[in-house]
This record gives sequence, C-alpha cells and structure tokens, in this order.
Amino acid sequence: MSIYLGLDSSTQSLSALVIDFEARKILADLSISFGERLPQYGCPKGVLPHEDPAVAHSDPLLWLAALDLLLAELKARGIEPGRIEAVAGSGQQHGSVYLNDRARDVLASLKPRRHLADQLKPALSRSTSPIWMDFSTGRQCAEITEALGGAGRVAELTGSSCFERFTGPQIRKFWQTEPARYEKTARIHLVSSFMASVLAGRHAPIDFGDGAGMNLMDLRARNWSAAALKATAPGLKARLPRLASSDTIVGRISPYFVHRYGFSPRARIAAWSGDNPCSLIGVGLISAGKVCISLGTSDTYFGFMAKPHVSTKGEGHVFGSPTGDFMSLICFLNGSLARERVRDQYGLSWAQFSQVLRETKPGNGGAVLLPYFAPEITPNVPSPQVRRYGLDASDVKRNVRAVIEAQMASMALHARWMGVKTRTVYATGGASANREILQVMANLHDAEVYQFPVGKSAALGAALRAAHASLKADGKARPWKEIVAGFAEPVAESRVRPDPAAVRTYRGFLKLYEACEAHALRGGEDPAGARERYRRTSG
Ligand code: ADP
Ligand code: XUL
Repeated sequence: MSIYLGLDSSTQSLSALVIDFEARKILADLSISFGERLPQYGCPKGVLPHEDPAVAHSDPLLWLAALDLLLAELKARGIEPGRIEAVAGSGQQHGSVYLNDRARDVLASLKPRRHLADQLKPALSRSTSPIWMDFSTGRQCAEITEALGGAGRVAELTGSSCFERFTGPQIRKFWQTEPARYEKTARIHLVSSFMASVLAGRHAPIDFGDGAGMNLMDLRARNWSAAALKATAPGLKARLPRLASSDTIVGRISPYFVHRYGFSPRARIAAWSGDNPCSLIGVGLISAGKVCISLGTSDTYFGFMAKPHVSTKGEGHVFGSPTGDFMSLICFLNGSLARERVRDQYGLSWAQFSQVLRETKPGNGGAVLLPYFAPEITPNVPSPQVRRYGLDASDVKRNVRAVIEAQMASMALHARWMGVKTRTVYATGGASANREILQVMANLHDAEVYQFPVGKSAALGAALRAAHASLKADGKARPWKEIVAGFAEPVAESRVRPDPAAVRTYRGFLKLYEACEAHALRGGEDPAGARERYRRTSG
C-alpha cells in the first residue's frame, strides 16, 4: 500500500489529492468551495465582511466544516480511507487560530457522531482568524520594527521585515485590542498547525516552513526568537506550539476520523506546512536554478534557496523549505484580482483577453498601468491606487496588455534581491492556462516558461510530503529527487520560448516601469522623460 492524502486549506476552498505513490498516480482530486458549499458561514470568498477594508478575517469553524464535507465526499468517490498510510497538509500562510485551555481535552476526545465545527467552537478564545489578506496592523509592524532595531534587522532575524499579514503583528494587535481574550488564549496555531492538530487529536507543532511567516522565528537557529517574542506580546512563548521540521510525524490519526470515515487507526498525521512551502515540493523545486510563478487569486514568485539571503527592503520573504533548506517568496496581492478587474471593466471573455494580447505589441508603445486595485503587498501600497501613464482608460487593448506587462515587470524588478538569473520558470495557478499571458512572462523574464499538469501544486506537495515523512518514519527514507519524480514535472511540450526582439524591448520597458513606480509611490521624478527615452529606443 502506498496511498497518501494531501490536503490544502486555502483561502477559498479546501482541496484534497490522493496519490498512489509507487504507481505515480493521482487517484482522487476534489475540492470544497467555501462560498458555494458552506454559504451559512458568510464567507463567500473565504473572508468575513468587515466595515474596515484593511481587516480580513475568516471563520476557523468554516475550515472544519469543509473538512467534514470533504472526507465524506472522498468516501463517496470510492476512495477507501482505510488504505491511506499518512496525511499531510498545506495551509494558507500567516493566518492564526486562538484556542483556550479546553482545547487540549476537546481535541483528545472528539465524538465521531458530532461535527468538528460544533465540537471545537467552545475551544476558541477568539471566534475569528486574521488571514493573509489583512492589512490592519501597520502600527504594530512599526512598533515591532522599532523594538528590534529596524526593518533590516527584523529581516535578517526572521527572514522578512515586518508585514501586516504576518502572525506576530496580528498577535500584537489582538493583545493590544482584546487583552482579556488574549489572556484566555492558551494556544495560538497557524492554519496549518491547527488543521494538523484536529486530525491528530492533539496540539501539533508548527513547521519551519510556515513558522518563518510569523516574524517570530529565528530563521537560522530555527527556534522562537526571544527578542521577537518580547517585541510582540507578553507571555507569548507559552502560547505557541513547538517548532519542528516539516517531516515530523505528529502522531496517529484521531479516532474521530477512524470511526466516522473509516481511516486506519495506524494512519499517520505528518506536520502541515504553508501552502507556498508545499507548492515548492508540488512543482519539484528541490534544488536551485528554476523559479515558479503561481498566477492564482494573488500571484506568487518563489524558488528554492540553499542559504538564506533575505530582502532588507521589504520586497519578499525567506521561509523554510520542506527539504530542510530555504525558499524565497514574493507575494503580489493584485494577481487574478487585477486581471479580472481589467477584463470585466471592458466586458471581455478570457478568450477575447488573449486575443488582445496576440494583437498588441510588447512594450505597449510606452503605456504603463500601475494596477493596485486592492492594497498591494509588493511593492507596499497600503491603499488602492490605479495609475496610468501615457494610457487612456478608454483604450481597451492597451489596458489589457498594460495590466499583464505591469505584473510581469513588477515581478522581474522586485525579484532582483534574490540575485539569481532565472532561465526556467514553471507557471501554475488558474491563469497559467493562458498561453498569451505566459508569452509576456517569458519575454519579460527572458526565460523559458513551462505549464504544469497538476493544478493543485500545494495539495500535491502535501501528499508527497506525507509519503516522504511516513517512509522516513518506517526507516525507508527516500531522497527528494525520488519523491517528486514522475509527479512534480512540467509538461515538456508546453514550453513557451522568449522572443529575442521582445526581450530587447523589455529591457528599456523595465526602466520605464521602474520610473513610473518610483513616481507614484516614492515621489520620484515625473516619468515623462523616461517614456520619451523608451519610445525613442524601442523604435
Ligand atoms: P486560487 O488562488 O484561489 O487557488 P486559482 O489558481 O484557482 O486561484 O486561479 C483562479 C483564477 O484563475 C480565476 O480567478 C481566474 O481569474 C483565473 N483564470 C482562469 N482561467 C483563466 C484564463 N484563461 N486566463 C486568465 N486567467 C484565468
Ligand atoms: C504568502 C501569502 C499567500 C498565502 C495564501 O506570504 O501571504 O501566498 O500563503 O496563499
């Protein structure tokens, strides 16, 4: 038997991939969309409505309701849960769940006849969970940064300078605004360690991958940083789970899942990690030289890193990789969100959007759009701001090209701190189906781009991590190369090659884009001159 389950608790859905590891086959692939299947939780896109647009919380009970639904459905699809050897998972990063001192007993004695959500409800000390889309902790970020000696120091210590969505600033805000509830909080989990805890029926550790997304972990020493804890909230260490490597086995599956869904009592629960560390495995990035660009609700740009090399200017993060190494990541909030806004503004279908990209020229005649339809993470833009340079809002074609060129240019500029020349890009996420978008990507990054056969890279990475951890626990550890082989590989025929003429055009365009960004965000000089220079050189 070599059947493993990978779960992915993401912003808008909970997904599962079941793999037959030895046969290199995906046996089941399913998802529960929160908005469609669990509308009673009032989180149509995975987020609770709030009068302050900077606040983004979700309902942790929604994730549990989805887990019950998903496992029931897995069984209905003909998968025998009793054959699953081990389960691992991936969680949206940074989000946190606050539990009181009843949680330990509740987790240890889950009743198979009752839903998870009903049982865990009395164990919450805070009914909602701030998630990665929250921008409301600017003040706390400033306070922590000052206490730790500046943004560069925080980045050197924790892998990232302070970011609003990171767990430490979120915890500080909770302590400051709801001290009584903070006092009643016995354990603060990440989404990943919370879900693992429920599956294992005991408090699970936080892995080094996801732990690095908190501004609390010493990235190199891999322990909770005393200085960061002190700068965040009092009594925090006692409230955090322990840190552990990603291949830790948390324990056997809780009897709840054995009795309710027919899992084997011997099934192992491996530590969960963040969705990005899991995706790193899910696309097979186990050594340096290639990067992955995921075009999802938000866009991410990430790659394997052997030695931690951080951005001290707040342009990205270094997390732990499940292989025990490191990974770099840059998150762009305005991903599909911005592409859809432009598409919808002009009433286009995706096919028409692609057609426009085919018909228009690289460099867009020097027209530039800064597409911060929502607050942007990279570069830091705290409130929405859409700017057009040499571009009329009524020009459908130029706006379509401009949004894609802006996104790809922004990635190229803000990935420079990683100091690597990328020759190969793996593209994943919903919009990676669009080959015209991938052509702009190839040209702007001067790299070959490949599509991936499995859309769910985070869930696949989780399933492969389950296999890796469980084999290791049996004394049959396999090298990562063998773990990912045959699963996490790009489609060879999908290659999109850079066009040399477009690559040349984009060298100048990048300078122009950089000037527009500096003008809009940092009071830089008017980019009219830069646009003129670009137009002259691009012919
Ligand atoms: P998530 O981050 O929620 O997992 P996905 O990776 O599933 O998101 O991507 C979903 C998004 O993909 C949709 O919101 C849509 O904007 C985008 N998408 C789907 N098809 C296309 C296409 N042909 N061209 C561009 N974008 C697309
Ligand atoms: C990464 C980030 C997002 C979330 C949700 O830093 O905020 O990618 O992990 O997917």
